Amino acid sequence: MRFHVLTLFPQMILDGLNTSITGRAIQNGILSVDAVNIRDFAENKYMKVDDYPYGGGAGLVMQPGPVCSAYKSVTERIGKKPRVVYMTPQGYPFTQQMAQEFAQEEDLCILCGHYEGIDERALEKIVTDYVSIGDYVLTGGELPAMVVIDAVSRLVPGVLNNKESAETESFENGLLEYPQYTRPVEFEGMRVPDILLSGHHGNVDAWRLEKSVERTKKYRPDLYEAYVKEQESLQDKKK
Ligand code: 6GU
Repeated sequence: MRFHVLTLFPQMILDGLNTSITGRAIQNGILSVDAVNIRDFAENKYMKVDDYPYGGGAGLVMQPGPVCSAYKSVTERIGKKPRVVYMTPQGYPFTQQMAQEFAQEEDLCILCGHYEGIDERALEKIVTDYVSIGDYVLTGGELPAMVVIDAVSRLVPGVLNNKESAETESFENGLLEYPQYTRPVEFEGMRVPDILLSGHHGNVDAWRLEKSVERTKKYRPDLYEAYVKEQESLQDKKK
């Protein structure tokens, strides 16, 4: 899969992703990340790509020309028009389901804004998906773009090895992950729960489900409610 990131800070994207699991996948040729510097498409000799907002107000707005030219450089190079995900706190909340959907694409373009955002006309022309990573404000779209690329990449076949894939289960049943333990069996007076040492897989699975439900109820009452409803409707179908 190929990611094309339109940004004013390409080094941030490249430094962030050329490490760890995504870095290994890039080395192996399973992923590629090209970071296109929007400033390279500035339309003046000062390389300025932003200006004051019409109607007044604080901050600067990124101009439409350089953003659209940067996108055009991608479409002309790859010979098609990929989906364009705009990272913005005004977008749909990013979910595992969206990550699954994006992972089906061969090419994905991600647009990062800065300052007070991007001129609406550029967005109307090129953006297909508006995505936020949560209810807080960041200085720019680069960290959110890396979040999306990381979540999508681990779903691309070959990016995770078998050991790492085991961890994929987590969110899949709609519950938070259960607690994990490894050696030693006793650490500073704290023991690993006996049930995990019992070798009884049925009991281990039941214990893990119980802990998952307990955690989900405490930390994510919204997910817990959905889980309970789902269980009830499964029960109804049995009757
Ligand atoms: Cl996608 N961008 C910015 N600048 N801030 C955010 C965000 C995105 N998602 C949450 N906060």
